[in-house]
Amino acid sequence: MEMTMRWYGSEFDTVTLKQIRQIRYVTGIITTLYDKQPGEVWSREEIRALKEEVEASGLHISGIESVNIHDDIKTGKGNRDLYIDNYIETLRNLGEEDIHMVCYNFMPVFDWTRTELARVRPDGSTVLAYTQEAVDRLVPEKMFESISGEMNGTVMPGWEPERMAHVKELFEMYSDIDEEKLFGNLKYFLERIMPVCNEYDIRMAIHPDDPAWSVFGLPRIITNKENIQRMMHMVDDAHNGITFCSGSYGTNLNNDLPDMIRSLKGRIHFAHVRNLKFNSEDDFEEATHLSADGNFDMYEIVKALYDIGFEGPIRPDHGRMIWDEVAMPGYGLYDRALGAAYICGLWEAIEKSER
Ligand code: CS2
Ligand code: MN
Repeated sequence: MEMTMRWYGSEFDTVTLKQIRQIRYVTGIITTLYDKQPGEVWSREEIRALKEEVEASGLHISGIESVNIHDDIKTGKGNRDLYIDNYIETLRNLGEEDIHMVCYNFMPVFDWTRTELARVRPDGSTVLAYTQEAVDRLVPEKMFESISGEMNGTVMPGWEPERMAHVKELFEMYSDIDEEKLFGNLKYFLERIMPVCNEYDIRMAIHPDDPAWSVFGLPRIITNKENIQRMMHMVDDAHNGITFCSGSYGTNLNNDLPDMIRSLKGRIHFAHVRNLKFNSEDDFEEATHLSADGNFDMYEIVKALYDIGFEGPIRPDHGRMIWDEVAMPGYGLYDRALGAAYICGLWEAIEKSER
C-alpha cells in the first residue's frame, strides 16, 4: 500500500502540501480539479499544472478523487453520450499525464449524506454524524440548508452550492430511476470507458454509497458485497474496480468488512480507512481510527488488505476536528495525520509478524 492524503488544491484546502509532506507517513496525494463541474473536460495543461504543483512539494499524485459523473449519465438521459465522450477525453488526458487511478461515485443527487457536521463528543472534538430521525424530518431541498452553516466556509464535495440550488429538478430527473435502471446506466458508462482505461491502464474505483441505504427514496446500488460483485461481473475487466471505504460500507452493520475485502481481491484499487461509532442502528458518528473508539476492528480491516496483497493508495478518510482547527468538516490536518500514523503502525506490525 501507499499512504496518501486527500488534498483539494491550494485554492480550496485549508491544509497545505508542505504540512502534508511533514506528516512523513504520507507520500502520495489524492486530488482533483475541484472547480470542474461534472461533464467538463479536464485538459492536459490543467492536469499537468496540478501535477507540477504537487511534485514541487516533494510529493506526487497517486490518484484522482473524484472525476464526477454528470447526472445525465447516471439517469441515462439528455446528453449522456456527449458527457461520456468528455469523460473519456478526461481519462485520456489523465493517462497521458501518467495518472492511473480514478475514484468516482454513482450516487444520485447527493454524494455522502450526514445530518450533523460538528457533533460534539465528550472530549470536545467534533465529528460528522448521521441520524435517520433527522433525515425523516427534512425535505431534500432543505438538506443543504440544514448543514451549510457547519461547513466552516468551505465548499464540500458533492454539496456544491450550484448543484444544490437545483435539488428539486435533480429529484425530478431521478423520479423514474430505480436500482435496475441505475445498474443499467452504470453498465453503459463502464462499457464505454473501458477501452480508454485499458489503453492507459487506468484503474476505475467506484466509491460506495454513503450511507449504504436509500436516502429520500433515491436508489442506491453500491452498498454491499452482492451488489459490488454484480457490478464487477457485468463489466468483467480488472480496470472496473472499487474504492473500499470502510466508513461507507460500514454504515450497514450487516456488511462484514474484512470478508468483503478478501472477496474483492484484485479489484480494490483504492482504500479509505476510518472507523464509525454506532449509538443505535440509525444513529452513528465518525470516530477516531482507533478500534476501541468505534465499532470496527481496524486491525482486521488492515490485515485483510495486507492479506490480499493490496498495493494501491490508502488514505485515512474523514477525521475529527481537534485542537481548535478550522477546516472542511472531516478534512482537517491533525486527526487525519493521526489516522495515517495509526494505519501505518498497524501495517508495519502486520508485515513484521507475517515474516
Ligand atoms: C468521500 C466521498 O468525503 C467523503 O466521504 O469519501 O465524498 C468521495 O470522495 C466521493 O463519493 C467519491 O466520488
Ligand atoms: Mn470514503
